[in-house]
Amino acid sequence: MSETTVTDIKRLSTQDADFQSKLAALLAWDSVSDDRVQGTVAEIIREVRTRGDAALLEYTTRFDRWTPASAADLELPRSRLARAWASIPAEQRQALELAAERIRAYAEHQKMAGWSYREDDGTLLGQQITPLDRAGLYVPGGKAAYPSSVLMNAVPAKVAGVSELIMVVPTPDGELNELVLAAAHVAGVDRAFAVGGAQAVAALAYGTETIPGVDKIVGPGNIYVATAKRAVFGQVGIDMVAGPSEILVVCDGGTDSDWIAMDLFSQAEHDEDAQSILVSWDAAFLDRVAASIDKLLPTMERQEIIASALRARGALILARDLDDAIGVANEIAPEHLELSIEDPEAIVGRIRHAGAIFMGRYTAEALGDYCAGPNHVLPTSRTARFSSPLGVYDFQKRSSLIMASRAGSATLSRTASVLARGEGLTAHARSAEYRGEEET
Ligand code: HSO
Ligand code: ZN
Repeated sequence: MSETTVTDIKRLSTQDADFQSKLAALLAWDSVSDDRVQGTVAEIIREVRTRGDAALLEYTTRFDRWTPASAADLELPRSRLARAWASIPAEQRQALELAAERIRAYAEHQKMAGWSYREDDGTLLGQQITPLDRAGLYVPGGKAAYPSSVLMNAVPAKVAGVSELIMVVPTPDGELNELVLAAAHVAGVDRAFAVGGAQAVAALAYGTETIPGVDKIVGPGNIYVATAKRAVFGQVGIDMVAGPSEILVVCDGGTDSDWIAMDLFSQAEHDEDAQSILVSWDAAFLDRVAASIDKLLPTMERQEIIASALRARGALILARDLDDAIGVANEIAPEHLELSIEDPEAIVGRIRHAGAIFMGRYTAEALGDYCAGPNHVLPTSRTARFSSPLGVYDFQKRSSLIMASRAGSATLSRTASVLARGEGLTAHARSAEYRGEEET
């Protein structure tokens, strides 16, 4: 077993004179893709948009190294998803089913409902909610092909009432991931296609002869996929452009240091750019966690990835006290925040920015990643300051409702007319006034 030690994980203290700049350097993450990637992606989009299936087939040959006999062969029929479902071990089927059920139950609570109210003069105002007609779900291939992410993206879409949910998944060397297809089956994906990369995003955005265009594209992907999503935004909606995964653990020192070390590992093992940070006001506890890290790391299957992530972007931060730690948490605005403390309920209200908050010593982030119920698609790279977890509301939209009564129209037309004339828009003014005059 190779001896990788991470004793050199950064140690910071909020009392350091240069703490703010050290923290800023630790959090810095540049998600902007370079000109070369942008150029390549722009060309792929142009080709798929103008040449449709023909371009899609060429790119599949070039990037995924297999050649479908025809574009129709790109589709993975429902029977293929059902076959994948039947082929996996019963234990995995049960786990996927239970996870899907729990994600669905949670999502049901999120469903936005319409509302309306009537004013005294009879005018009705309200909001009507409708689901998107079609959504596209991008599922990455390779090392980030997570069946759990299929559930997390697909289930809220179906709960929202999206009529057609279309999944695309790259198929490197023609190889399919049975667990991903099984998850698609249990989550209720309507159609699936074996295409990936920027070409799949372009196909979903503009439609080809074979792949239907959608209204919104969700799901994670590599830099080409992320750049393509950014590029087609406007033509279609997108969920977010996710950065590397992060965890911030706030611990009072009363949790087993092995548990906390493993929680830090659980994000670090996602990739070398992942970020794992621990904040505590118990200096001896930080030392114990550092020792646990060194003890446990050699036992980890992904120890190289974990070690790289912890070295590059990990940190153990000494705070003054709980208040100070809360301040750090709000500043970091982490994707995942574990409050591994005695009474999390007493202070959770003071957390203002976090994608998901895991409360108490028994709530490992991993539970939320798979099956607790809340979504694991969360705002990364400090975007929890202004955005929220993926949910049913990402697949619903709102229409405003206005129904003026005859009397209400007369009243409103006076205000509208004054403002319209102030803006020099006479047609607006007169259009409102016509109705108002009818009343008199
Ligand atoms: N922690 C990841 C989600 C995930 N974990 C998938 C395991 N599989 C981002 O929230
Ligand atoms: Zn995870």
